Amino acid sequence: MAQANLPEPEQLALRILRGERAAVAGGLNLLDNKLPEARNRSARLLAALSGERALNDGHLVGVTGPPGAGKSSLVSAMIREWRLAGRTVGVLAVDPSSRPELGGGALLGDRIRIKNSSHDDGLFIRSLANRNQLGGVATEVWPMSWLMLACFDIVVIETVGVGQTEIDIAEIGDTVCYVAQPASGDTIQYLKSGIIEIPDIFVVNKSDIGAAARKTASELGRSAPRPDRRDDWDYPVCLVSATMNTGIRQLNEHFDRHRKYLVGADLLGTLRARHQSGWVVRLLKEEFGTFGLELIGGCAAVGERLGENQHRQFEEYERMRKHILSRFMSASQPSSLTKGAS
Ligand SMILES: Nc1nc2c(ncn2[C@@H]2O[C@H](COP(=O)(O)OP(=O)(O)O)[C@@H](O)[C@H]2O)c(=O)[nH]1
Ligand SMILES: [Mg+2]
Repeated sequence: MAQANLPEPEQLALRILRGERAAVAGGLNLLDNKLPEARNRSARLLAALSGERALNDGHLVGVTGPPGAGKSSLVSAMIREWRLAGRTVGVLAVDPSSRPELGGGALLGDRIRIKNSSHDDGLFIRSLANRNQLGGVATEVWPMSWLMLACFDIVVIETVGVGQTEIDIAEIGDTVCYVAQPASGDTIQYLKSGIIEIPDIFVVNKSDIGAAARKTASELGRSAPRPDRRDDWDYPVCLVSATMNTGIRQLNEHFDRHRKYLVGADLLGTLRARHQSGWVVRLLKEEFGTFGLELIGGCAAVGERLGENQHRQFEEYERMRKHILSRFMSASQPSSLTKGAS
């Protein structure tokens, strides 16, 4: 893409905040563009979308689980309920198992019987098939979810969580939902051995198949550990059927309840700020490597700086990028990150 064609970030941010679809699509494309000037503008865009809102508004929901558990079908069913309730939804489908001929987004759109996403202004789906790095979520997914959070009530990220690999989704979502396959003992094994993070909500989909689904749900209910760190949350296990549309409204109520719980316990802002710091460090590492991070004092200094600027993490990100770049240019000695350095 020629530089002349790149959008002006501040203008684009205003249009994204108004929920203009074309602007959302343009913003996501910009974030996906790896050319230096595009990265520069991406940082400006994210800074313009940042602020208090970023720590308080919207609901970032992660849906994960093994391939074939019915995540896409479930997300479609959840969207149907949310849209009926008048809530706007953005989806990032990071699912390599989605049928390639349709693409994850198209597949989801296809399954939503109400309206095709391209004809519903309150629904935006972006497929990021194959962005699920082995055991992780590609770094661009996080800024993309951030962008969508600026203009949709609910942002869903669908990823494939494959047991033994780390589930990064827990480092993005306000609320993480794990969709288990009925009659598969894997989830319970992973849980017991601590391989998977404890999700906030468990779902056993395909309740229409009967006993096997009920058995898995009751086993999960018994084996889900209760960590101390959030002992006021009850870690519900939901038995639903995406295809029969049963239990979906109740599931969505659990999502709302979990968000209310986070707000009530004063955890939402803290959680988001922590997630953001983690991703800023990841983004800086991806672009400049550990050496680049060392140039501004290393991980700890970066984390501290971000912690002091929780409402302006992307401005800080941009400043740190520029700082590293200038240090690369001047090829001078490493120095520690000082306040106000840019
Ligand atoms: N019986 C039944 N099958 C389902 C249900 N939800 C999804 N499926 C089927 O499970 C398969 C995988 O669904 P999909 O949503 O693509 O799963 P994903 O890979 O986790 O996203 C498909 O064949 C779906 O039709 C359900 O509630 N009941
Ligand atoms: Mg899927």
